[in-house]
Amino acid sequence: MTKSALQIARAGYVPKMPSELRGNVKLVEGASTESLSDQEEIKKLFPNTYGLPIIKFVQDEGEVGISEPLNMGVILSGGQAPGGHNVIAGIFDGIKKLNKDSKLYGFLLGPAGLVNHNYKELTSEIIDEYRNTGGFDIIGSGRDKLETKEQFDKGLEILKKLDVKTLVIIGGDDSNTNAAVLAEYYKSINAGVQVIGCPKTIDGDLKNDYIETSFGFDTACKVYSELIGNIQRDCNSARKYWHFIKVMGRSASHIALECALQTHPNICIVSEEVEAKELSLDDIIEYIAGVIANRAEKELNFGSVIIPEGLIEFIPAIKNLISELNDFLAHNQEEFDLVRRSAKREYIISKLSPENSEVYASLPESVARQLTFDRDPHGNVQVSQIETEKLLAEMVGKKLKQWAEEGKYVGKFASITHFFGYEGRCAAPSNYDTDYCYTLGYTASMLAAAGKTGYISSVRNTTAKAEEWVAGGVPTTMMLNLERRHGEMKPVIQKALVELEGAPFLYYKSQREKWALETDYVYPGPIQYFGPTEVCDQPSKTLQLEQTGKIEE
Ligand code: FBP
Repeated sequence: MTKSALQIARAGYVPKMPSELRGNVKLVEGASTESLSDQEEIKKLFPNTYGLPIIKFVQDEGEVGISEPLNMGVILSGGQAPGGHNVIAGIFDGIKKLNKDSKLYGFLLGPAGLVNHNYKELTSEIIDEYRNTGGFDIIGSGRDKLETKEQFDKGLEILKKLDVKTLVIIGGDDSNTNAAVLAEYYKSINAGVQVIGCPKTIDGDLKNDYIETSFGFDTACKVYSELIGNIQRDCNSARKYWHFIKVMGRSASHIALECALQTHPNICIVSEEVEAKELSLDDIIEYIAGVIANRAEKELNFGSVIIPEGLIEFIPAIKNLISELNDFLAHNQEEFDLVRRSAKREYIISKLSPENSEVYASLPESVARQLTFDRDPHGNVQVSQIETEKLLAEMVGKKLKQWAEEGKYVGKFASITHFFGYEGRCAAPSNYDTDYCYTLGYTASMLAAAGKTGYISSVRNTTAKAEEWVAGGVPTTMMLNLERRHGEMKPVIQKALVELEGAPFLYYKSQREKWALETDYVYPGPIQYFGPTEVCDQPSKTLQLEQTGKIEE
């Protein structure tokens, strides 16, 4: 494999780690815990793993080591996120340090690898090839769900055959929920296999008081912010385009907000605010057009708009439409597939309730079509395929034209649209993600050695220097609540949306009028891997505001 100069130099990077993990460790257990809500029901569903204490590791005297080898298995689940390879490297180094004969097995292409017994042993040669690199290609990832008893039993067969004592599932909220169910099941049948989760997703929506951030968020946001900064510099130079930039984030707007904090765009839409204020699509169009008109008065006929990928599902009228469409297509997909392409729009209009039919008919042709595309395995619309950025640019253009005719707007409007998602998901991890992920993986191996199951590996205090980070485990049941899924109440990890009273949003809110009218763009530039710590090691602005209440400039 030909390697870039950066890859070669980066291979030698030694991740920074908490000093408490350097030598031998012992665990300190806190008090027993409760689930987020619905305690009685969740306790019944998880009789063996409910109420476990929060754990932290501290340094202990003596040599690191265990007498028996500790074999572990690992799965990468869901969308790629920078740093996954380092979680695996951390696990590998951890078990080898505990006993040099330990083995690590990677299940291929996501949870399906476990069920189909598709795996490979991750040797030191393989691990060394992937240290500090982006991507999930070491073993691949997949979106299959691990949720039935048959799958669990099938998985157990291979885990037993390989003498794997602990399985690590690296995933987002759904995958970690499934990991908790699997941990409970294996414990209930005394399978002798522990299950540990690791918080992954660029979306940043797997976090709470004990999980400061999901890995990958930091790097992905830095990559998108570099690109947004470059676009803003171009737009401030040419002074003739409005750029509508959609950024990934299936549901929550954390990525959009973080990119706004890093680049100071003229507009950033936050889906959670749209929902809370019950804004209609027209309200959003009017808001954007209003900012454009105000800037035009100052002859600033250019600007930037950041749009979160999930926006469409947070606009109440469209949310209702999608929900009826989901139901309708779930029952009538075959019939819908048979309708001629040119007649599909009219077919849907004729089948929906009058209210939703009207909303559907008002959407541009392309977006209406995208709303009927195949659902993901969870039955959701694949929002990354809906071109919200084009929808908004087109509708804002129409609104401005109307205002111009009414004499309310004088200016020039030309738009360019962008979508940033895949550009960042496999980027070379920032120092933050490189260190954070390695520590998460290493911690997972310590949890395994301590005989723990039903935990998510956690690393806290990460706005401080890595030496001061606190490593441990949080019982997954603690993060559960009951939510309606496919018509049934299910225990799930609550998705962390942008909090409108949280420090990151409040900071944005305090600045947005200024950023809208003035041209206060920030150009973050590319991620730096070598150089002064204030350039290379800064955590995301979101994390800084959440943890310390202020931003390091
Ligand atoms: P995860 O939650 O699985 O980490 O995935 C996040 C994400 O990158 C979203 O931002 C995006 O909507 C989605 O994956 C796209 O996934 P896919 O490429 O599988 O359609």
